[in-house]
Amino acid sequence: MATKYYITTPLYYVNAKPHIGHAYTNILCDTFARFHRLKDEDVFFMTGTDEHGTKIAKAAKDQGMEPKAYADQMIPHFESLWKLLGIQYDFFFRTTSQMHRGAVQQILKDLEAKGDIYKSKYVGWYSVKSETFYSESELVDGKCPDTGGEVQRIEEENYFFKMSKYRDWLIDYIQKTPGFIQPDMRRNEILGFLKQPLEDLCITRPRERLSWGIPYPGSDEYVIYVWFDALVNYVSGVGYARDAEQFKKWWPADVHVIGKDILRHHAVYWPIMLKACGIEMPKKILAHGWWTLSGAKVSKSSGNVVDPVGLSEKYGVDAFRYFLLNEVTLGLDGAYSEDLIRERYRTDLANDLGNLWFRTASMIDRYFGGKIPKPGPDTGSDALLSDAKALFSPVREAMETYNPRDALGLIWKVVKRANQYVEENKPWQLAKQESGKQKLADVLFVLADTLAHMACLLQPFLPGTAQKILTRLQLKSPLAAKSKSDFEQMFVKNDVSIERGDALFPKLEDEAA
Ligand code: ME8
Repeated sequence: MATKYYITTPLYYVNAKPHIGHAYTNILCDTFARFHRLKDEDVFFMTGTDEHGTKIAKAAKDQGMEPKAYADQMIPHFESLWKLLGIQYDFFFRTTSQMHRGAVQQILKDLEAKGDIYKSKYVGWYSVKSETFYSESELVDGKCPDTGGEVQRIEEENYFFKMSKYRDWLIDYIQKTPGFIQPDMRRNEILGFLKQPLEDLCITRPRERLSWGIPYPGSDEYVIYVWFDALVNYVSGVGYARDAEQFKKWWPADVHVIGKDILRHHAVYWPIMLKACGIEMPKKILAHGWWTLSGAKVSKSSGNVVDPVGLSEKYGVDAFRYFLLNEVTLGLDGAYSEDLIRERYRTDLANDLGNLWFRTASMIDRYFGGKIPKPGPDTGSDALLSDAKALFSPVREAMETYNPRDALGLIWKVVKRANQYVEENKPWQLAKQESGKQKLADVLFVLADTLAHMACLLQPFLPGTAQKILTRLQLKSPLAAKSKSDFEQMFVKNDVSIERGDALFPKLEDEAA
């Protein structure tokens, strides 16, 4: 039976259109999902939207709409962006779906039966921006510590979940499970947070103040707190309390990819909710950093959004994907600027990869009538091709440890090396001498096969470009190399006619002479 791989994104609030930050998370997940599909694993990739709570109720009200109707008309913005960016998800989850409501209510009933829920007065502060409760001591200058936004003082009867009871268990679990929270700095942040006493979680809102939520089971007076509802998606999306067989197949999730802004919800609330219900832990919580603009987090509520649609249309989806995946090490923040995208486009993409394709295909056209030449017996031990073939294990290792930037760095070393190889071997001079004919054939065969190997590795990152290279070389696409020895085979075949095609990364319109 094929190994399964279940990967999730956060569920995004529908109060505004998605921006570069949301695009980043989904591009990361899509890259990992594609990588695992190419390994022939059974992949389930889930993304979706978070549609309840004060923030959405308010956004709908501002538009003079009912919350559900408001959410419905926001969905196409997400779906169309994911389509544009080539995000191949398997399921789009909405927290307003009927199947989800059942799972959330079931979890609450289970917790009640376990004695982990009680009713009490809540006194504290609530931030609508982050939809999170804070104690007085957590506020920073009287504002929300996570978003800097306004907080409201709340004093009301509510239901509580006994999180405090599980604090010691969680500390122990995190300490004993390396890699549960990645990167380490985020793991340390959570362990630091858990040094303080852990407060119980207020999990309801009185209906008279907020009616837009999942009803609390057996009560007309309360709706469930939006985060408690939303986190449950990760199990309800794969059949919890609905389809035992599906749930058994996919759970535990292999990775929940999130931004560092929602680390506490995922690394404290969620594991404790699961533990209390007797459900297995997800294998990993992977928190990436923030894209910033002029030093501030790109955020819809700050209004400094960077539009992924415009950038993808201007530079191409693959260039946008490449920029996001390559610019920062996963986990760290990245300062966004369009100049940086342009720089990457001109150098890595157009000059290195695009040029390598163009010169190789042009020379095969010119010297061999567009057919891949027959290599001599020594081609198999060629140093460039050996470097290319040696990438299988390190690229795999980088991807399995969630370091897409390292994987791209390794691939680009060989792409650059291949361009040097052209300079060193000077095919144009070989073509002038009769004695250079075989060497010329060898060099062009090696370049074509190196490109095929690079395209094979690049499929998860730059799906469109990789597919172009593979189909132009008359190879099948997708091209899966399941093992090291598969990858060490020659991919291209001599005598096959290739198609040079247009430039992979054409000169930018505003730079064309
Ligand atoms: O928090 N840089 O939804 P949300 C990088 N509904 N990533 C960013 C980013 C930035 N500047 N801004 C946003 C919620 N993101 C909840 C989640 S999950 C059960 C519920 C990405 O719409 C990043 O993944 O505010 C971050 O965690 C997420 O969007 C927050 O999306």
